[in-house]
Amino acid sequence: GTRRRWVERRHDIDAFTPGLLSLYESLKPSEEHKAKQRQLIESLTKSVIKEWPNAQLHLYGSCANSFGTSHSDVDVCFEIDIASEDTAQVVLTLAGTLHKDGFHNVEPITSARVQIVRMTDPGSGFSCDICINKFFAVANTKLLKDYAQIDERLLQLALIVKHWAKLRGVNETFRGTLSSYAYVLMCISFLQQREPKILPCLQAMEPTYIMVVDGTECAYFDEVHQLQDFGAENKESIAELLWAFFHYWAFDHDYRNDVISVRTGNTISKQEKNWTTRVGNDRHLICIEDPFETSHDLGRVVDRQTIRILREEFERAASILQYDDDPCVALFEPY
Ligand code: 3AT
Ligand code: MG
Repeated sequence: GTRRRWVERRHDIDAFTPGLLSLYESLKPSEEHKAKQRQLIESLTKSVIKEWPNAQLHLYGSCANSFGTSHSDVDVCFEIDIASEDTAQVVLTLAGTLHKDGFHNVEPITSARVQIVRMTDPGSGFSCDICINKFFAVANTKLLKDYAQIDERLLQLALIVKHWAKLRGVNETFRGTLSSYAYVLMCISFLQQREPKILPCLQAMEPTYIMVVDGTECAYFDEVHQLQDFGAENKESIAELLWAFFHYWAFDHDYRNDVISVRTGNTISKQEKNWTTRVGNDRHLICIEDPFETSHDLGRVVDRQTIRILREEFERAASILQYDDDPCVALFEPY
């Protein structure tokens, strides 16, 4: 259920904007970091091309969606013309090749939902996940990147929220909390619903980009250079937005009935999605609709215990931003 609580925003909240902006600047990856990433991708390509001369490499996740920090890993998707049932074999072969070519800690993971090779680049120390033919990830990476170009407050909010989530221990899907991808969608959805709006709903506009993945059309308006002024009427600062983001998730979100949906730019009802009852391990305690794989709830990893932890963390953050003298310290205190 929800505990709707209307709190008047503290009058001096904007005093924390400079501190938050300098934190944001420090989180953005440096030029040196990006150069090392390019080097890693080059040596990886060389290694793979020997075995699969027609392979194509796509970057996805935070190294390509612009929501990366200096702590982000490198996510790579190989496009190889193989039948999907051969993926496990390719993952094993690829792991062998990378090991031979001197990459460290090479580990084929064929038991998980998404089969990958995980390894470390000895040059940069970066850890790198390689998947095969996961085109939804390539499509949603482009969507996030396009949203990021509309209003810089999205990048500011999302990098700060990701940083908070990592330090507070609520960015670990294997422990039942949310992925970085889920947090970015929460930020986009939130900015789509500000009054006046800070972000449009690109999937509700005339599509200029269409990619078909496994028979599903991923379509949206991607000429975002035309939307540079979209959020200009809204003057909220990053401190005000961060305050409002945590207040929304602490007190205003209707956990019992609502699903947040970047696809529609609104919340929609669990009823409409048939996400009202538990099916298998999917409990739908916090519902975040994937923009393209719409039957996919990114909150499905959350269980009875971790929903409590998440909501306590949202409330903690909201109350620190409301009452603390130096919120930037307490907010990011490691748990
Ligand atoms: P970090 O900076 O690495 O924490 P990230 O954006 O790379 O953040 P993840 O490592 O969680 O985020 O995920 C990598 C990409 O994989 C992001 C997204 O394109 C895709 N992805 C992750 N989880 C899902 C999912 N449940 N459904 C579809 N795509 C997903
Ligand atoms: Mg990543």
